[in-house]
Amino acid sequence: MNLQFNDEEKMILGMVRAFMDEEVRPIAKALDDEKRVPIEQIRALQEQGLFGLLIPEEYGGANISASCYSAVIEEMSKVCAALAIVLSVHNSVGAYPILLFGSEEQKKTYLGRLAGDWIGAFCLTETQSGSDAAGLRTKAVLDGDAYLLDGTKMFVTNGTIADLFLVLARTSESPEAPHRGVTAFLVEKGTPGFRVSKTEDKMGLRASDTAEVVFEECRVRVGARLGREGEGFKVAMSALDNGRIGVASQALGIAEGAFDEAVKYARTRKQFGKAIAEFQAIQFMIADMDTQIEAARALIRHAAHLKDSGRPYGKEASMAKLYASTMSRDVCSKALQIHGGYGYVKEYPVERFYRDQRITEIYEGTSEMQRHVIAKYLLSGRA
Ligand code: COS
Repeated sequence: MNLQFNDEEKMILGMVRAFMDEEVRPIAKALDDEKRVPIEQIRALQEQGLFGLLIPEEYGGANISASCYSAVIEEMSKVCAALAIVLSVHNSVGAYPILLFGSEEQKKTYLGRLAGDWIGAFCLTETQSGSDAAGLRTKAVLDGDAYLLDGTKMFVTNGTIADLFLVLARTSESPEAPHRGVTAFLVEKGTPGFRVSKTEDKMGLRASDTAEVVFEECRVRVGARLGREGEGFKVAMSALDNGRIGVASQALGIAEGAFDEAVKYARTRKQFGKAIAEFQAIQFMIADMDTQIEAARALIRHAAHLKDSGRPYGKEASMAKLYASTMSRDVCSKALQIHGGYGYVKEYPVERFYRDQRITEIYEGTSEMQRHVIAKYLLSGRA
């Protein structure tokens, strides 16, 4: 599977694999139990350049292919999906939109920092607007040389640890086409009027922070607007196209982590005088799981390949996310089933994989929204 990667990419993948094995695997359970963000490990990954994966070299990044990026998220998620999402959100919906829509000044100012020791976050969702992203109510009103932002964003991954927030806000009411009144802004941590108001207690990914953030007359200079006024929805949608490759890769990695545990368990667990791996009931489950994993990987690599070739990939990213996240639920469930009662207790990692997988069907667009996107491409003749 490594064949399509160049030497530098192979080196990055090898480094990620070793890091996850040596530095994260031994503490993954404790991080989850204690709901602890692995900040030391995040800093170590930053030092190794992992936070600049999609950033061009001229801004200090590694500029690896989307295929290799996907493989990095996959490798990380096999061990700790919570740490993987910190990196995925930072790279794909934090930094990447600046590359697509940023002015030269914004790129120079922020991409170098994001490839260094800054962490990025993405603020789209609000209490009343999730799937209906264009329904957001956070306001940005022009006031001299700045915009005043007012509103609350929720479910912000990296909310408590991020240095830079990509924020979508409404600059004009346009009842006919609400998405045309949305504008994107870059807000630095510490800007007066910006604060984190709470963090969520989640079912899974407990070692990644998910926060609610509030903007109260938060003054953001005009130069911190990302793209043109009214272009924010496009910024968000193209960020999510990219993000969906990341989430699909995360779902894939979680499934592989659960699968590896299931195979290991099936080989050693004895019932009726022999290893349960010798029973056809278990063998069929294992065969199905591996087939599903390979199918998901092919869809993800296809979407990534399109992106690497500079071709449209939104539909394929949605397909990859839809299939990989659904597949991951099924594979994690079978892995738990193979473990029997031991799968239901926290002693074995499969219980964590099962919980962590669930959000991949929800965030960065629910499975229902992925189907909507896929159908829209097909029916509009754009496919
Ligand atoms: N890239 C760039 N622009 C895009 C785009 C994409 N992938 N998808 C849509 N757009 C643009 C369209 O070109 C259109 O712009 P114009 O009116 O200027 O032509 C605009 O966005 C609206 O597009 P469309 O009519 O296709 O949007 P819909 O309202 O039918 O669908 C969905 C919007 C549902 C797809 C969108 O709201 C969505 O993805 N929702 C899920 C949001 C989400 O993932 N939430 C989780 C938050 S992150 S944890």
